[in-house]
Amino acid sequence: MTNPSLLASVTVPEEVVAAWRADFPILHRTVYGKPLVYLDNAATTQKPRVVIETLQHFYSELNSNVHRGVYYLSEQATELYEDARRTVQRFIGAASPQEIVFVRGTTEAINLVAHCMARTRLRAGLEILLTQMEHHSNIVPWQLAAEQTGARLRVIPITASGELKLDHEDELFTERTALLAVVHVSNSLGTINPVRELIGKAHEYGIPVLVDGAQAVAHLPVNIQELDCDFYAFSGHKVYGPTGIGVLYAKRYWLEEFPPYQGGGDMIRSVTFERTLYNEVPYKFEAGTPNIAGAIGLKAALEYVQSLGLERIAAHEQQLLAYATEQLESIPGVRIIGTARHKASIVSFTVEGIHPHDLGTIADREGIAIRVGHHCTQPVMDFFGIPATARASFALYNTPEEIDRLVAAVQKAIELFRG
Ligand code: 7TS
Repeated sequence: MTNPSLLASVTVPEEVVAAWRADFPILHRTVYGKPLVYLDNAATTQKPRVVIETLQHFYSELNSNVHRGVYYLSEQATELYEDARRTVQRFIGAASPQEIVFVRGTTEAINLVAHCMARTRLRAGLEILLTQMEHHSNIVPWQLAAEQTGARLRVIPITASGELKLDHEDELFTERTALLAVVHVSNSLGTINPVRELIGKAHEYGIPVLVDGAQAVAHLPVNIQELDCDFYAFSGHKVYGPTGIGVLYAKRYWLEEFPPYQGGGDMIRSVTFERTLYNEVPYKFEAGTPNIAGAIGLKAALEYVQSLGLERIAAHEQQLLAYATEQLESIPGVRIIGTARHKASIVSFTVEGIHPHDLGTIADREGIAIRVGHHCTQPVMDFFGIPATARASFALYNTPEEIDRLVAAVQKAIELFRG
């Protein structure tokens, strides 16, 4: 977990960040004649050269299907694909590679769990406990599961600073609670939730916990065995890897209990029209040809992050967060949405009298990419009584100079709109 006192003691020198930046080809391009300032890392991160080259190498030299061929290329591809699974296992500190299921991304990982929970555990009279700061992809799959089974959703509220309101914790967990599904780091508020404590508490009541780690794994060290969660979901593309590949971690126990999510090739041991025997875990959950290149690209991305060191990345991003917060807050009319004590490098804000979309467009013309909208967290927007925010989210390659350019763009927007 992020330890603020530890982070404060680490400073990443400018030249180190400059070397990190040099690993990302896209950062050298211009937009509207201005150097690109990419501050939409919560949506997706840019890719280091090593990931791009890994994909190119796979398709140029090794392309073939996995788990099927007896020939050289297929054996190589299978070895790399399974090696990627072991890399993921080590990266998140899982007990076994069999607990790592490759999926399309966080969204598919959560849908898989919701679907299987609906088939095995959920029923009328039971509750699925969520929080008000969930991404839509950790809400809608549970609504679908609830519709199907008669279970109900229950929501942990948030406070004005964007933290979970846990003062009536004992009322939250009851014998009716079938599962807690909680976001590790909020994508619209930046809040780092106390997931370890929540998991401990839920487990006291025998309640399984799913953690949506989409915004966590690139920004803080995550250790699954320390957390002891039942499920953990994340997307490769938010941790410098390719799109279309993601991870569902699940305790082996659950993968054994759950029925398959999809049927098809690779997930079976034998098929007759009368009866199909399923493959062992995790293959039972990987029907059809997987995203082989994606998994191998993800392995390259995770190794890249590890080579830089997540502690150093986190320390650098915390400094960017502090600087951006201070600079933006000092502009009259700017309101930061999400002021939790523990935050990852995400700053959501509004500017009085300017719609976030106009702000986004003005920033864009300056070559600055920020996200504007509800960020797929409409319940968060409803809580704050706003339709949208502008959001800057930082990654390992961002710099204080880029924050200065964002601040200048916000000031320019204010001048334009207020005359
Ligand atoms: N959960 C959280 C917390 C997220 O931030 C996102 C994507 C998802 C789940 C879904 O991930 P996917 O890879 O399956 O799409 N968040 C964002 C965002 O903040 N802006 O664009 C996508």
